Amino acid sequence: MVNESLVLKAYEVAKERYAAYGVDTDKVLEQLQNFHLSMHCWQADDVNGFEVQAGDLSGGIQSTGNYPGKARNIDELRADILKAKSLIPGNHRLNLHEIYGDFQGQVVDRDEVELKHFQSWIDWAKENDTKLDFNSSSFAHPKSGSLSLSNPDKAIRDFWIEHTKRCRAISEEIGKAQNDPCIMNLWVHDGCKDNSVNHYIYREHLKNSLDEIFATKYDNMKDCIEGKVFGIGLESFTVGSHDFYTAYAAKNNKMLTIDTGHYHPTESPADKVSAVLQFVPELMLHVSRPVRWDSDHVTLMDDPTLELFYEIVRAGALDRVHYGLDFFDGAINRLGAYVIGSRAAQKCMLRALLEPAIIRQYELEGKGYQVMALLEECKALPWAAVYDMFCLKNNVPVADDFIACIDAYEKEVTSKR
Ligand code: RNT
Ligand code: ZN
Repeated sequence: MVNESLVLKAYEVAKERYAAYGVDTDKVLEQLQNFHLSMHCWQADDVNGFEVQAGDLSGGIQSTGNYPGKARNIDELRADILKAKSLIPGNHRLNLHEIYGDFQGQVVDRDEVELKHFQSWIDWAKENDTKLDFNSSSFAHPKSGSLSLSNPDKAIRDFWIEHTKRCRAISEEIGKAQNDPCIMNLWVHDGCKDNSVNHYIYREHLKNSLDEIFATKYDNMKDCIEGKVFGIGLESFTVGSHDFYTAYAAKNNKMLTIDTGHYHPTESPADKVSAVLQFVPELMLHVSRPVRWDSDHVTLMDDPTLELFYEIVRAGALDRVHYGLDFFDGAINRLGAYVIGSRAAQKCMLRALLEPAIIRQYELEGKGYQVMALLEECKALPWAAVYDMFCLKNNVPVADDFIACIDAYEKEVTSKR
């Protein structure tokens, strides 16, 4: 167990070190308290959901690994999420997919979903002081195929338009109930496995479907749209590419979702922040970790993720970004994955908040090597002492003390599933 007085002592030293650079760590701790992740419900069960008629995961995404103990029903999933939340400092939102409705053993097709299927989630969220976000679900369904909202077959298109409209209406009610906008993400897997020649037509369909879906204006939900470079089994062409959605979002004043796994391997998602925020109102993040492809590995405090959060803070865009997570690793203890990934995203944000403003000033003054020197120093300033203090203040295990809690939960709960 990490000794509490050691955490306090280290924090005092860190506070002084940062103060020398004009950074007020107490203020940063407050900022971090107001930083809310939107935890994705789908890490707990490998994107299965609770549809009675659920088939295998398809639609360009895949979860790998067979670690025992995944949540098999809504009660187990809720218990796992609450356990994860108890090990992550701060208060965080929960991001639901439509397939996680409380269907009560009934077959409810995607074009039949209603608010009542999410009422128990709304009640649960209220009881647990958690705000909800939402996602329409186009994947893993007999009508998914490789094209949904962009399908040339009008009947299929209409099916998914109806689904997505219903999801927006549900999001609106969630937003009303929680007195805070519910953010609904729209990602469809549409694409082609092999060389194809009707790209213009598919994209025209997608555009028209979106226009129809977004025709209803709501006050308590916000839409965000997520592009992608390719999906598994849909490697050759993606209808909803980054360009497509960036243009759509800019033209229609929609939020854009940046999923860190959805770009070419050497392309920087972080560099998009200051570019697209000139033209779109807000951003949603899907923080993930691509390893060679959009593999959705657990988020770590690695360079690309750090860079992403630095870019947000440097752009002064803290309140224009929403912080969703989107990894799903079934190869390790899923609770461990939640806790490590969430804490890693927080640490990235913390380090960005701790960056001395003087560096930006130096750059404007043309002080090149001084900028470089400070950026180097920042890497080793005692930010970890500030994070430990944050955990202590929030009454959650400091440092790797959470391992014992997860192991105990595994022994008592998940291993018995
Ligand atoms: C898929 C997208 C999408 C999904 C979730 C489950 O490539 O990233 O956001 O991961 O909606
Ligand atoms: Zn995503």
